[in-house]
Amino acid sequence: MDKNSIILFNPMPVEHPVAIPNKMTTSLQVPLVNVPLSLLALGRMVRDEFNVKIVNAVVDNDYKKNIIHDSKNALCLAVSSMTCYQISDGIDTCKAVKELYPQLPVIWGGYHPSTEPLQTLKNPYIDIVIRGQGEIPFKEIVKKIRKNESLHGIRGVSYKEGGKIIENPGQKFKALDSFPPIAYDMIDVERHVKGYKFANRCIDYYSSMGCAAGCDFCSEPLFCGSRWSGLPPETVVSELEYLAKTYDIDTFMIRDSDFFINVKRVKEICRLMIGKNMGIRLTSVNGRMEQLSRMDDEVWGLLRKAGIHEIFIGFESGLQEALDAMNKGARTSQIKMCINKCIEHDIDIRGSFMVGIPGVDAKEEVTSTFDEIHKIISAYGTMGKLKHMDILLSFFTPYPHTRLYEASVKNGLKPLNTLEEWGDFDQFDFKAPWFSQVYFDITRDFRAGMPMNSGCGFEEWCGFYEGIKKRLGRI
Ligand code: B12
Ligand code: SF4
Repeated sequence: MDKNSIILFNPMPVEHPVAIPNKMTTSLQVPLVNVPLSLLALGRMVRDEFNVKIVNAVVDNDYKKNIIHDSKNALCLAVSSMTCYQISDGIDTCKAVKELYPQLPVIWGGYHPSTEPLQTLKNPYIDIVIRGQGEIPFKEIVKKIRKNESLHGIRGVSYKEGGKIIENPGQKFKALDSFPPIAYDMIDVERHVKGYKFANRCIDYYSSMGCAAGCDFCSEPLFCGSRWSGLPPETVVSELEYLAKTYDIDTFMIRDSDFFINVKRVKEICRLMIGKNMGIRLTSVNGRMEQLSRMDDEVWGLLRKAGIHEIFIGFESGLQEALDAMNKGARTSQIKMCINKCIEHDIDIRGSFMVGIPGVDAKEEVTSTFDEIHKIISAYGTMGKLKHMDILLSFFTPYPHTRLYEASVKNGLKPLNTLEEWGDFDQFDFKAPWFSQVYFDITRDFRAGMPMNSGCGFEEWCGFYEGIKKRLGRI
C-alpha cells in the first residue's frame, strides 16, 4: 500500500449467528455472498490513477486486520453501508483504523449515509459522506485528498472542516451509461461465485439503477429521487456474454430495483439474448406487480426464452389497506395476475411480503397476508411445483426519513438519533411496539412452517395452515 492506494470496504451485512455458517441472510433463502457491486462501481472510476484494494467482509477472512494493516500508507478508507449491521461493523473497523491513523480520511457512502448524512458525520471516525450515486463525487474527492485541497463545492458531498459539518448541494442523478463498464477483475470473482436453485455458477450483475415508484417504506425514492437509468440493451447483453465466458457463469442474479420499467428495453434485451442463444439464465429479476400484471403476453413469452428463469416481486401485503398505507400504487388482485403469468410462462416466482405496517389493523393484515401466501403455495403445490416458488416473509422495518419512519415514531417507535443506534437496530426480525407479541410469534411460526423453510410437502402444509388459521381465530 502507498499514498496512491484506496481501500474500499463492504462490511458484514448481518450479525445473525445462523446467517454466517449458512451463508444465507434474511429469510435464510437469500445468499449472503454477493459481488460488492457498489465498490466495483466506485473502483472503476479511479482504477486508472489509483491502486484500488477491495475488501468484502463476507468473503475476506481477517478483513479487519488486513484493513488496519493496509491503512498505514493508504490515501483513504471508503466504506459502503446499508441501514443494517454493516453500520456497526463499519464503525468498529473505522474506529480501529482511526485510533492508529487519525489523519486517514474515512469516507462513507451507500443507502444509509445517503439518507442520514448528518448523523453519519457526527460519528467521530467518519470524515466525509457521499449522498447518492458515488461515481463522480468519489473520483473528485480522492483527487482533492491527494492534493490536500478542500472538498468545497463537490456536489453530493457532506464533510467535516474546521470542526464544522458542511453540506454541499445535492448532485443530479446520472445516466448509467455515462460511466465506464463495471470491471469484475478488481475482485477475485471465484470467491463470489455462488450456487442458487438451478444455478451452479451464479454471480451478481446490475443493468439499471433507481426506481420510479414512491413506496413510503422504501429508501430508494429518497436515494434516487424516483429517477431511473438503465444501460442500453446491447451493452447489457454484451457485458453478460463477456462475464459468462470469462468466468464460466451460468446464471446472473440481477440486482436492479426495477428491471421491467421500460418494456421496450426489456423486449430488446430479450431479443438480443435469444438471438445469441447464450444459454445463460437470469434470476431474481426485480419487477413491480402493477407493471408486470399489465405486461402483454408477447413480452411474457420472450422472457423465459431469453433465459429469465425467476422474477422477484415485492407483493408486500395481502391487505389492500396496507398496500395503500405504504403508497405501493398496486392492487392485491395483481398478485394473482402475476402468479398466473409466471406459471403460464414457466418462470419461477420469488415474492416478498411483510407485516407490521404502522396504523394498519394487525389481525386483518396478518390474516389477509397469510391467506394470500397460502393461495400462492396452493397454486404451485397442487401442480407439484413447490420448488418453483419462494416466499420471503418479513416484518416491516423503518428506514431513515421515509414516511413510514415518521408514522412509526408517531406509533411509539423510539426515534433513532445516532449512527450507532441505527447499527444496533435489529433488521432481522424487527418487533415494532405497535405490533403485538401474539401476531409477531404467529408470523414467525407461519414463516418457519412454509414449505420452502420447513421442507414439508403440500398436504402437510395444508394441515399446518389449518392449525395456523384456528390459532389466528382464537387471538
Ligand atoms: C445486493 C443487495 C443486498 C445484499 C448485500 C449487498 C452488500 N452491500 O453487501 C444482501 C442480499 C445481503 C442485502 C441485504 C439487505 N438489504 Co439489500 N440490497 C441489495 C440490492 C438489491 C443491490 C445493491 C447493489 O449492489 N446495487 C448496485 C450498486 C452499484 O449500487 P449501490 O449499492 O447503490 O452503490 C452506489 C451508491 O449507493 C454509492 N455507494 C455505495 N456504497 C458506497 C460507498 C462509498 C464510500 C461511496 C462514496 C459511495 C457508495 O455509490 C454506488 C455507485 O453509484 C439493493 C437494491 C438496489 N437495487 O440497489 C438492496 C438494498 C440496498 N438493500 C436494502 C435492505 C433494506 C437490505 C436489508 C437491510 C433488508 C433486511 N431487513 O433484511 C438486508 C441487510 C441485512 C440482512 N438482514 O441481510 C435496501 C437499503 C435500504 C437502506 N436504507 O439501507 C435496498 C436499497 C433495497 C430496497 N429498495 O429497500 N442486500
Ligand atoms: S417499487 Fe420497490 S424499489 Fe421501488 S420504491 Fe417501491 S419498494 Fe422501493
